[in-house]
Amino acid sequence: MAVSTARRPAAIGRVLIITFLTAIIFRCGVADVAPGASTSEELPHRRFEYKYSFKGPHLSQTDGGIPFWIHTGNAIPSADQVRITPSLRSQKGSVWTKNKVNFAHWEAEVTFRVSGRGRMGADGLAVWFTSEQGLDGPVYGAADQWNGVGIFFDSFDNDGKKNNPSIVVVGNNGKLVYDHQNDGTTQALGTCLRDFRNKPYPIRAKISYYKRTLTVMINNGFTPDRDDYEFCTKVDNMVLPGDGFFGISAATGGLADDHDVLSFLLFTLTEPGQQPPPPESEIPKEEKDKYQEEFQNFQQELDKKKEEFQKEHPGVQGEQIDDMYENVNDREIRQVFEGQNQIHLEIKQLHRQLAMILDEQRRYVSVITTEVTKKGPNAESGQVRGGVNANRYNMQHTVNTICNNGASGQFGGYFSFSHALVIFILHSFSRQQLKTVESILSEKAVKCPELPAMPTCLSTLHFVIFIIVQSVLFFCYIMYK
Ligand SMILES: [Ca+2]
Ligand SMILES: [Ca+2]
Repeated sequence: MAVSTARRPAAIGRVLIITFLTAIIFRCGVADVAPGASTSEELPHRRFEYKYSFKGPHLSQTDGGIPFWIHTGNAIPSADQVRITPSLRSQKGSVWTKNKVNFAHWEAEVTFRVSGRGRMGADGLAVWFTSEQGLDGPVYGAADQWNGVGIFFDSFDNDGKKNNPSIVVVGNNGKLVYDHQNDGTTQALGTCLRDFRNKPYPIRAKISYYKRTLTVMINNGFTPDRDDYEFCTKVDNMVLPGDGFFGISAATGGLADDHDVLSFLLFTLTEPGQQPPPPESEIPKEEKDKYQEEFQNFQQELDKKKEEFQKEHPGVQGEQIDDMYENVNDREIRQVFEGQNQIHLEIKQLHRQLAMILDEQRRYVSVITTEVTKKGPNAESGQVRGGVNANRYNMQHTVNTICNNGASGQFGGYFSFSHALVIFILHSFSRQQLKTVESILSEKAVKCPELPAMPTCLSTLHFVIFIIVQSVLFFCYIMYK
């Protein structure tokens, strides 16, 4: 009997681990599907538009400008980002595409950081598609009464409803004056609450306008995974101007954050089966010559620096210098391996804990069986019941502690998945153990009185949900570490 009792929890453990992994895989699978796109619906074709995009590592030119973009106010372009506003009081800045965009369907991916030392920041950052460039104004550093749409990342809670930082979509036909005092909530077409300030990784916003539906997806900056987007909001039947400018603006107030944009990538979307719009004609000769000259200057400077380095370090070969630096792919692979290693260690620890419990349980069942065989029905029922009740009391006490901590939100540091799993298995053991004892007692025609019911706060369904939530938190924790 001891062998069969030991096998069953091991099977439960295996099933739970498989469930846990399946839940994660399922979640990842769901996250990859775009909103509003059913699995049967074909995804639109995407084409990158370099003339309406910018990104590092050579984002700005030597004259301080951004190719194909203009910047105004306090915006400072540098090699790997554009600081739309520095964290100083009452700053305003913006960047806008030089030329109008006339794509029917598009998708913009904006990567940015909003960081400041205060618990609260201000004012926020806005991503625009408007018929005119809003070079200066009171709406996050851009012009009011715009014609188009603004997606606002509003840090400061002007209306005091404790619902900021939030993301708000406001459409305008050129007549509406932005309701700053109410954080635009009276005019919002869509909104979601997300804390985008001071995150370990950059925030990513994917804004798509496809078949008159504007969708905003957010990567919350907790993981380095670039594709880990979650749904924020969607606006159906949205009519935007046929052509317009893309822009990003930001402003600070009495409180101030750094608003840094790392990249803005624009893609045209084409419905499946339709021809994509023809690529735009070549850039003007004047601009082409300018970029060519820029490239040559950069190349000459690089060669000169290489030569200087060779003179200063004659023993070091050129190829070895490259090997000294970790490139982006190597870094990502290293991070993946480190993450896997951590998971492997956690699973090993879990395995060790399970083995210890199994061993203890085996001993316990064997002691009970021996005692029951030795003693008479009266003595055994009292003693065994006492032992089981004491054990059950301990289980209940542990489960109650967890329930109470969970209810009051006092898990303290990190309540690990392995602990939760161990408690669940203990719970199962308790039941199994009672059944074993009851069957022994019933053979000798002794009936135990009804035992107190287990706490109802931890049903199996709740616990499975709890495991999934814990696993996601655990992954976030590992990736963050
Ligand atoms: Ca606000
Ligand atoms: Ca508010």
